[in-house]
Amino acid sequence: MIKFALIKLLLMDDKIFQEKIDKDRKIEPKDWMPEKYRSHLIRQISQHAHSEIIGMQPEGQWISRAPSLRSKMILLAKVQDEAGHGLYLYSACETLGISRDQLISQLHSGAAKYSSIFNYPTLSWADMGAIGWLVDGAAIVNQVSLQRTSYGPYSRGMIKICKEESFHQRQGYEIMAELAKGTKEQKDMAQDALNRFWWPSIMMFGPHDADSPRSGNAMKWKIKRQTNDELRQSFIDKTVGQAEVIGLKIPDPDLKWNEKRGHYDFGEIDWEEFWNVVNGNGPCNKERLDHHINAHQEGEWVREAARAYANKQIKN
Ligand code: FAQ
Repeated sequence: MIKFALIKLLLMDDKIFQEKIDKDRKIEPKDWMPEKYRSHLIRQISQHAHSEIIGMQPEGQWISRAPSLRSKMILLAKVQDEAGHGLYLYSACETLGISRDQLISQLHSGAAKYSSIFNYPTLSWADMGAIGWLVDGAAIVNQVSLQRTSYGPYSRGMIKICKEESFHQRQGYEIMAELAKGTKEQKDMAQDALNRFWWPSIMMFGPHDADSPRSGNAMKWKIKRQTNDELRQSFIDKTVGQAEVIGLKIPDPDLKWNEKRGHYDFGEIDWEEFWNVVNGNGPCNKERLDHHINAHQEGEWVREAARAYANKQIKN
């Protein structure tokens, strides 16, 4: 009897929750939410946070090799912004009842993922341009949509993050534009970076909708407001013209404007490469994770000192 009453109550809660979502009301940390909604958010937000933090590595490697003081300052500021984004996102995730330590240990054990794009190497200065232009460009398309996500703290975090990402996109495009109008070697370097980063950038949006197991619940609960394919298409439509303006060629022979659809058609993505990278076998997966694990271990004394200081403050 009690069991039935409890099930009935839970179903009622579920119904009220979905009605709230359907009315576009935000869900806040202390509101009732289904356990699956909570765990879905912890997975997505934590993976997003890990991406921001691991994403500092490919660009961080070029801070000491930037070609001018101006470009060094800008890159330094950008990488620092990504750290900030990671911190907002970890904080948003902690409001769902999981600790920072648990989140980091999920990253280190491989239980939590981070974006596939950060497992590719950065081989030249032009890669800083390609990352800002394409990777931040793709991230903005995804994150502008996430500003309207149903979970309040995630949505508010996205608003601040998007403001900074649009600056990042422009700094990357500026690097590419400068190289593209430079010497032949510089233009070739920019084209080579575009060739290497184009396909991994469009993979960032995840598998096609038909192969995306998480999309059903994500759309129902308005965690995602647009599907993987819709966002990928929007990114491609925006970016093709930008490449044309600076005289670079997108490395896709099947890329063609489709008058009827009002969108660009594009070639087939190499999903085998995508899943290989997602499953830990990309060119830099091991290097990225090892670097994070080492930095985390080396930072233990800082966390210990911060805890001791906080405890002392509480006692006083
Ligand atoms: N990489 O069913 P779906 C940035 C996984 S931020 C790795 O479609 P979902 C800023 C997915 O987790 C970039 N794994 O999943 C920056 C799932 O596995 P799971 C990060 C991927 O969640 C710039 C499985 O495949 N942005 O770049 C990827 O509905 C420069 C099935 O996929 C975000 O995280 C992938 N690309 O859709 C920083 C945005 N795609 O978890 C530094 C928030 C899919 O079940 C420098 N996240 N998977 O084991 C999202 O919008 C979504 O989570 C998607 C995936 C779209 C990434």
